[in-house]
Amino acid sequence: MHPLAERIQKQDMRALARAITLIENEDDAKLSLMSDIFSIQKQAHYIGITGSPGAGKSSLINRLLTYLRQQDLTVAVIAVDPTSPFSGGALLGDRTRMNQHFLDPGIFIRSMATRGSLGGLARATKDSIRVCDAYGFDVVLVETVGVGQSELDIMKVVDTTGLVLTPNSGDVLQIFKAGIMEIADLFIINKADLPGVGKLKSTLEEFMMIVQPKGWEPPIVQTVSTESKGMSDLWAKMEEHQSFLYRTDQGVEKRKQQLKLEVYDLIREEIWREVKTKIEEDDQKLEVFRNPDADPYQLAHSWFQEWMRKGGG
Ligand SMILES: Nc1nc2c(ncn2[C@@H]2O[C@H](COP(=O)(O)OP(=O)(O)OP(=O)(O)O)[C@@H](O)[C@H]2O)c(=O)[nH]1
Ligand SMILES: [Mg+2]
Repeated sequence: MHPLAERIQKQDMRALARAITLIENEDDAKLSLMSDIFSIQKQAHYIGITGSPGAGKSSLINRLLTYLRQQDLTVAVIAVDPTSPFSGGALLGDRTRMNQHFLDPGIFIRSMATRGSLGGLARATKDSIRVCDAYGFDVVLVETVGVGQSELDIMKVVDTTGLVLTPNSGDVLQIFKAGIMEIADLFIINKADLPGVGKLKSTLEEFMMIVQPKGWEPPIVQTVSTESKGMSDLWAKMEEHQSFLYRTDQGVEKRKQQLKLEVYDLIREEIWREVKTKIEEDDQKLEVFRNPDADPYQLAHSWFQEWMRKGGG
């Protein structure tokens, strides 16, 4: 077994942090590590928290953390910052907000910021979730700002997705357009201390009348993160959703889908790595990039065909 995997299994937190760094750097050693990690995965509840910037995701996670620790549950938090290491702002905010938890051994907090190539950030986040699971956390919480494909990708591996909305912000329309409403297993109306809760609630109810979810109907939960209000209700609904998944075919179906997507993802990654290496080895071919009129479709197609003809090697 990979030495890091072995140490993670023994709940060595430094090994956990090292493993995630390895994953972020897309180190080649990652592949053997991840295979071992898969074999020691446990039964953590994977929860995604998504929503517009400033909706209160970090505040919510912070309060939920406190609540879960009171229930004697151990928790890993992965905060995804798609805006690269340069922004820093959100990250710093999260740090201070979550600071109080840093000394608790039942908690692990990590921000992901990957320069990443194809699907880099999503891949790294998904792998990190697995690593936290292998370590043995009861709950893995993932915070992402609900924009972009890579975040939708991340949400495909979690069991329960909570979508954080705020009254009077107009973010529902944005989120609806981005196709994010559909992935919510739970609507969380945060900042419920502000006016407009009733209106937002009826908008969500109208939405559900239109889409008519089968089996699981996403409940609407109200929270005030700044006052720790609504945490036990929120957790109850999250647990309810998890037991729904275990109880019904939908859970099995979801896991099958997740496995399939994961395999597709990895195939795509592997092919890309191979093709890219081949292209970059061939200086002559790269010359075509000097021609501003080159047809990218044609080039991509012919390079791929050639790679296939050579038996993919
Ligand atoms: N009134 C009110 N303000 C809140 C509540 N929850 C969070 N806030 C405030 O909203 C602001 C943004 O909170 P964050 O937790 O950083 O939001 P976020 O969604 O994590 O933001 P990003 O990570 O930047 O996308 C902060 O100033 C919080 O104090 C709430 O329930 N009520
Ligand atoms: Mg945040």
